[in-house]
Amino acid sequence: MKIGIVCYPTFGGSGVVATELGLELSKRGHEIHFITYSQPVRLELLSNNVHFHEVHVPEYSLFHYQPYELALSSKLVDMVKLHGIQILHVHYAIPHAYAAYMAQQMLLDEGIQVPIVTTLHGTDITLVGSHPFYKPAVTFSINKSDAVTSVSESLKKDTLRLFNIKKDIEVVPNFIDLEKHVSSFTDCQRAMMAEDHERIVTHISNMREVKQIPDVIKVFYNIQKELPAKLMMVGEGPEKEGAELLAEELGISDKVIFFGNSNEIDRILCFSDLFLLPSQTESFGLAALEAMASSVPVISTNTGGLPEVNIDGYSGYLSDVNAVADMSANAIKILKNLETLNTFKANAKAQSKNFDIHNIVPKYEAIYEETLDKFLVAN
Ligand code: GMT
Repeated sequence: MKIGIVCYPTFGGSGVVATELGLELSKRGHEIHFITYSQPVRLELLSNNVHFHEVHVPEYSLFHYQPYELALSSKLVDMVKLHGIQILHVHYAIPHAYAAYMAQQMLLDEGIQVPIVTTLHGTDITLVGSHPFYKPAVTFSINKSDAVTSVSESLKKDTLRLFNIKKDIEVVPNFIDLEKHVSSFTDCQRAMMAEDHERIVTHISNMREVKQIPDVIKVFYNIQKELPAKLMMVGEGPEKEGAELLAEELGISDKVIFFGNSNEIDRILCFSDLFLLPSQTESFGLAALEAMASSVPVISTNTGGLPEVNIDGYSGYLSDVNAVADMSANAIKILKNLETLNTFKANAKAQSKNFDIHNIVPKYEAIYEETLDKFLVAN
């Protein structure tokens, strides 16, 4: 199949999922065309069947806002015609589903039929999409998609609660390539980060408000009072500076390492003992799954799709949002005793296997085939 994938090319989970999906589909013989405004960060190698087409938005001083949707839909039209793309898979409804629908209509006008699969990722529904300023356009473009998927049961429920959706939503959970997360302790260079007797606690995110970054620092503050530990803070975002200041105020700056954005997530997770994800909401929590795949147990909140990923008392623990004392106690429970830590590490790995890329990607292939069949009959 020739598949066009539209996504955000940044470090956010939706872009990562879209990229990993495209790469796996290409290994399975499909021709993949990524169409976005810059090369996705996890897309390192282009090949015969992995292509990247950049969307340019020419600056024009009259425009207060440059019209990305317009440029994207025009690019989609051109790429579908040039490469014979058979199906468009758009990740994140805003504005991708909307732009894809426009492209579909322009193509239909020329007798070319291309169905659209829209995958909802979370904030396109829970935080941004349901805002009254966007809601009519988001509702319209979800309803006009030929197939709609969501990354968790929880996100499906939220979508049905917040929007008037007439389409079936199929849950296809996010996935992980377990082969990429085979931790080999000797490769990790753990010694560069901490002493042997110190536990390594890690947080990875784009450090926006929704991630509750101050809680990461506060939980770690409580951990390091009980046992020797270091905190690895990975990612960039508006809450990072506040976190640096809070660490300083609490007198733990020497124990907190800020990495910025990293393409070496596997290496960082390889030497981590515990992952903190105290988010206010999380449709799935791909970062938690990546941690678990590297045998790192997870202390998270119990909101959104997190309970579908992290199993309380098994792969880690779940707490209410902002329940810092509870999260700290759970973290210490896991970290204090090596035997307990090793049990949780093994459980985390075992739980991650439920999201094996080889079991999930065929679900998308089946959706493409079914959607193509239905769409071509209907048109
Ligand atoms: O969480 C973020 O800040 C990034 C965001 C995105 O849109 O890329 O992540 C969302 O999609 C991920 C992939 O499906 C999910 O794992 C995240 O849970 C979800 N984030 C939220 O719901 C806050």
